[in-house]
Amino acid sequence: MNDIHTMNHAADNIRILAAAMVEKAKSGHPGGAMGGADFINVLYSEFLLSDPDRPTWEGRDRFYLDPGHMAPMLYAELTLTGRFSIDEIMQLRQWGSPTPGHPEVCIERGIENSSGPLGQGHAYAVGAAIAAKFLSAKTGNPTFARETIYAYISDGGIQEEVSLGAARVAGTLGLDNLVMFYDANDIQLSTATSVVTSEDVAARYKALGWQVTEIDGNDVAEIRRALNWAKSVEGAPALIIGHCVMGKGALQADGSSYERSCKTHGAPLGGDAYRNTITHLGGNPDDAFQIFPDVAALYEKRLAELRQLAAERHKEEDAWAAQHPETAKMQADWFACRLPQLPWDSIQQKAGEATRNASSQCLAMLAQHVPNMICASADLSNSDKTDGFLKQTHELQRGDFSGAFFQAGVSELTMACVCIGMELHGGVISACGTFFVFSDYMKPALRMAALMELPVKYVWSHDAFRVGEDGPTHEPVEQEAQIRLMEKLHNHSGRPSMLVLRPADSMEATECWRLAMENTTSPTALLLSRQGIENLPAGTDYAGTRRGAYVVGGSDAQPDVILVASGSEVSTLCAGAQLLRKDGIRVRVVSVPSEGLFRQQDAAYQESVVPRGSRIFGLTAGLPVNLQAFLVGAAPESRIWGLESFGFSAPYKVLDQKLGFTAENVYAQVKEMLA
Ligand SMILES: Cc1ncc(C[n+]2csc(CCOP(=O)(O)OP(=O)(O)O)c2C)c(N)n1
Ligand SMILES: [Mg+2]
Repeated sequence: MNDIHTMNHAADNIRILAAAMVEKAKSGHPGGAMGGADFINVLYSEFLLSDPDRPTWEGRDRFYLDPGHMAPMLYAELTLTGRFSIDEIMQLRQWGSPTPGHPEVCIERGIENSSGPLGQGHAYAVGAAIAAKFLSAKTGNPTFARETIYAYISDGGIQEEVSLGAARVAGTLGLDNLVMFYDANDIQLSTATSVVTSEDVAARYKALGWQVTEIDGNDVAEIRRALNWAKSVEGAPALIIGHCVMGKGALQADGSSYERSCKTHGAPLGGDAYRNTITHLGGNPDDAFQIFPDVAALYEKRLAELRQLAAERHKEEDAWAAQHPETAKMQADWFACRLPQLPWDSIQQKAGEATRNASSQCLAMLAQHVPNMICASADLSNSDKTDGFLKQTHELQRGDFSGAFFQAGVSELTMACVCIGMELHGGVISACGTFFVFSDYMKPALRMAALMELPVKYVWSHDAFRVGEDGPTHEPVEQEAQIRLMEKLHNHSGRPSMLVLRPADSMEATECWRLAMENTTSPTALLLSRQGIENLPAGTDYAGTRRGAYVVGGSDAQPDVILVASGSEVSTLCAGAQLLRKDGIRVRVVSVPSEGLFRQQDAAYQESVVPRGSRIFGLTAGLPVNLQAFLVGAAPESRIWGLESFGFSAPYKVLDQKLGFTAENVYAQVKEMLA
């Protein structure tokens, strides 16, 4: 066991480095980092198991930071473990540095998740804990049962509503591989926590099925004891409430205590306060970026221990792999995002189906052929039709993770965060379903999945006002425009941050699911109809789907007008085209499952589908802006018919009539346009 003096010295070293980084950057958050230093030091020097020579080792323990503003704490710790250099942490918050203001996922450097939006980070840990249990059940590889998933949460994360959902899921599923540390320092950004909450947090977590202990979060011996206890808990997740001191060890310019002050939350200590603090902690204010020799030795020793511990685990893994070569190969494929050959052509799509049902057929095939896929639904599986997947498997349950369906309950944001966590863990493909209108509840997580380039699949049914009788609360209008903005936003790899697909019929739905599965570098959204849709005309080559937009079968050469839409509006256009043809008008119909994808095609292809100067008529059940880009370079009389108000409660066929989504209106609009 490491001696307490060295351990406290190491924690002070972390405090010094954190304060120094923020001071040098002239911005950042020293207070929380200084308070959490003792916990993170004990965790990394005595508990968290990784392989120093193989950072991406599948069986490593994982640490998910929720309060990303405590980045300096994590960077300081990872400097002690050798994943960052002093030079790099001196570049905190600077252009091009690996030490951005809030941590960004980089497994190689030991950063398991991007964090910043409070609450989400610890919810990812719940997903990762599920992934570990699932992989253990699916592979039998003993390594996954030995993993511990650690989460670090602060007052802000506890206050965020997602913490309720995450805790409910973890408690219900009995995730005893999950250990969470709550840095309860009674201080937040602008107030003491007592101003905004009087909650008994321990009681909440106990009520949700967790085991809870409370400790002095700055006491090495208590932290150590609590971590040992937490790891021994069976059948439930463990919460350690650590009462920490904000700005632990900080002094003001006049030498008085600077602890427990909101002012240290988000600003450099500054001037003499900084100098006094560093001196008080045993550092040199003129040369603060140092690792103390005894601390370096502590982490040298840990490095050697880790090498040995990891080697033992690898030996166990190798023995398992030798006995189960097929499963071991499969596991390697899963972590490398390699899919097996999938029998897409075997999927029998019925004509005239709703695309949510078509999606269900695809999910049924995937459930049978993609053993590392977990599908979730926020209590709508029989409506969003993710039950196609569920029917081929069973639900994940406390003590039994051999199924592959995650019943998330009515908590869309929690579900979306848990899916992120599964993807971050690695080895698992995640999909989740709900009504499209409730994607609004998921947006904060979509953004993070997009930023982290995680290929979560979103299955959003009831894609337009044709939800009908349920009325305007349930009818998405602006959602498609919102989500398609993510196709315009590029990720740091230079690609669209999300792929958004809205299939025009059941056959196109299969192609969209195929694209979703092939996409391993960004999230994919599938926007699916509630109502049945007439199939596209005979002769349609659905291979065009992968180009984002394509000319559907039966279109006329040298068209007088090009009709453009996505989803079920394409079939309305096809019906309108029939009426127009009776008047001798030559019509081309273009299906645009993804404009984002279409814009990635070469100019010649784009020109071949919608030649410049064409007369365009677009039809969208969302805001007209969905198709506005097709008016650029088009003939001036071109127009778009969309929906510019909330929907209404009525049978959907009545709504189609009232809102102008009929073949007759397409005919009337185009005639007027061509006149
Ligand atoms: C979703 C979200 N809302 C608001 C913020 C801005 N913010 C950053 S830290 C913070 C307060 C955090 O208090 P606490 O978690 O107790 O951290 P401490 O002050 O103890 O470091 C706030 C409001 C955020 N990062 N995420
Ligand atoms: Mg706090």
